[in-house]
Amino acid sequence: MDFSLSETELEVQRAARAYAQRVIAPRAHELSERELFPVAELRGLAELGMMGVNLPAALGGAEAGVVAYSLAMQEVAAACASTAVTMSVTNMVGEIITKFGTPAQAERHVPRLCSGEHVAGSFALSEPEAGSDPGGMRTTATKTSSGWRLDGQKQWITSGTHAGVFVVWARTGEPGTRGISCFLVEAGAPGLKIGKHEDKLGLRASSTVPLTFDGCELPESALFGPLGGGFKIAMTALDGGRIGIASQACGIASAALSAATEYAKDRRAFDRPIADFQAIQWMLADMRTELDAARALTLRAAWLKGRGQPFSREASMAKLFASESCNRVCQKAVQVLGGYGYTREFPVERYLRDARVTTIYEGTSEIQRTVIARLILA
Ligand code: COS
Repeated sequence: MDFSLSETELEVQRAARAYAQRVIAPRAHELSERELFPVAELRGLAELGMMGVNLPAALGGAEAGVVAYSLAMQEVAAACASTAVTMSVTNMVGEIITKFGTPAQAERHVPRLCSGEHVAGSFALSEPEAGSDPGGMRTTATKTSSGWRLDGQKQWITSGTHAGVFVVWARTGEPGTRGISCFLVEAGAPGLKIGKHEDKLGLRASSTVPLTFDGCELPESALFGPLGGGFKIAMTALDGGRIGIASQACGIASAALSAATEYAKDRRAFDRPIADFQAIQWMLADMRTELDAARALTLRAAWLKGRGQPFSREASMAKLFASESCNRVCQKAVQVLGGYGYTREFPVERYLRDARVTTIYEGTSEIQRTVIARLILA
């Protein structure tokens, strides 16, 4: 068994770490406090190839593989989890357009996503009453003489205010998962309304909005993938997306561990650094052990995906463990910092708030357990 990283993977990790620490980390607090969408930071990441890490060079991607993508996500998330979620969803959108789109669809959108011309891409699956059960969606796509008309609502759409392209799922046929198709909708499409952004606990520099499609007219060419085949595209995309969120959780946990370690060495009580106390040492030891286990699960899922092997169960296990353990690690980091950890003066309260959503989006922990159990029992 070989745990070493390739030269390309190391290079991507180094480039992501350098940019994240030099440019993104110093602004993360302000971005979060003022709820500023990190446009300049995302464009900078695009210039480094981070918006298409696993995409072909012919379409503007870095073609560096899935492990490299996970490593880059971890570095960006350690600096700013809001920037990282935008990066994750944009990479996911680029990947599914590359995988399921026609050559014309891929050539139109993927280079723009990779270059930062589209500062983000959005994934519009969830609805106000269909999150864990996307097969229950109500948005409809009706055939017209010139193409398609979309009507309905989507909810929790990451980067919706800034996306250049949206992948949108809608019902074109029978109830259930087989009557769903997928469409590419460009920003500014007539009949697409972007709602008010959500006032969230964490990830305050990422935009999360509802979308309304009110007689949104689309050309014939907007249909993406086979008619009635949309649900499987969504499931395939989410398998990969879960590696992105697991990586994000690892990044947040690693930042929390670093902050707690630094503080424990500096802060003195009873005439010695608090790092001398076993109570603190055991917390740091548990945090590091959980983080390494989360990274191992995440990189295994990324490695399998990169080799073209089945990885649904491993991606769900990585997402489940990395997100749950990230929350435990961030809770402990706040505990190590005591009262200071509870204030905006130190970043650990932001890490804790940003960590919270990782057990919810791209499939709750309960959904991950369902996926894992089904694949064990299959
Ligand atoms: N990859 C490819 N195809 C898949 C798949 C996967 N990972 N998982 C399921 N499918 C296919 C199935 O094979 C089935 O195909 P057929 O129609 O040919 O039989 C079809 O999709 C329907 O699958 P299933 O019957 O298992 O669908 P369910 O409605 O029971 O849903 C879960 C399964 C719960 C796994 C799914 O709804 C899910 O992942 N929900 C969470 C969604 C989510 O993450 N939401 C957050 C959105 S991002 S904020």
